[in-house]
Amino acid sequence: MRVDIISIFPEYFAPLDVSLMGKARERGILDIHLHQLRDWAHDVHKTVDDTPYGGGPGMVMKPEIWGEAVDAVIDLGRSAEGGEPSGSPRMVVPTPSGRPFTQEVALEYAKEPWLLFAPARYEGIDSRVVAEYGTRLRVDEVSIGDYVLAGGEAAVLVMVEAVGRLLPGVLGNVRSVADDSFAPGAMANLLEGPVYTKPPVWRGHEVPDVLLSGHHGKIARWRRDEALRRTAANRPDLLAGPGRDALDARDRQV
Ligand code: 6GU
Repeated sequence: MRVDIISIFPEYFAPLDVSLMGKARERGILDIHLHQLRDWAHDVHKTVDDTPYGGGPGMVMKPEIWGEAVDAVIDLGRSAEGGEPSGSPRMVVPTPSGRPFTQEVALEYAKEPWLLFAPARYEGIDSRVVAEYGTRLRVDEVSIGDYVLAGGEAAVLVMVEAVGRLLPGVLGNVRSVADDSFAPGAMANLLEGPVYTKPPVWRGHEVPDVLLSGHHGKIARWRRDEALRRTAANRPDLLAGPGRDALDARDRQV
């Protein structure tokens, strides 16, 4: 997958060199290209923002700079060595006003050959940029949660990691994706339960006996019950919605 990120803080993305994402990049599974938005600024001060029409606090990012940057980055991607990817990227604009970024969206993005992230600072990007590219590309405005960040960069880090770990060959154990909290399947809508490793007793706390029993059926049932309990305690909303249909007769007693 090719990922382009245009930002006034490309150095913000240094963590993508580390750990799982770093390995995925080394192996060529994730091909990340960072771009400094100010490279497309017009004046000596490299200005990228201006005051908002209609008044109000803060500054708005200028449409011309973003337009030239996005056009250039798309051209770069299309002429990249290997000819891949061809076509157009899926453009992702992080904003607290966007639709929620969920595991479902991460799975959707993981199927794309090319993503282009446009994180903003200040009060956001002039809205005509999304309008313009919406006529040429698939453009999503997405939010990673109900809180406000100082800029979209941290949201891009979150999304690249959520998508990157889903790419084939990135996780050693493919089953760990299937068992994720929020993954579709038998455990859909349930949070993952508690996990344990050696020693069997630590500071007086014992590992639950069932996990040492070797009885796979009982272990699976116990894990599901714990997942249900944790979901009821931490995210009752997940059990109230349509996901309730996925619960079996034993689940309803937990
Ligand atoms: Cl995507 N951007 C910003 N600036 N704040 C956010 C967000 C995104 N998602 C939640 N809060």
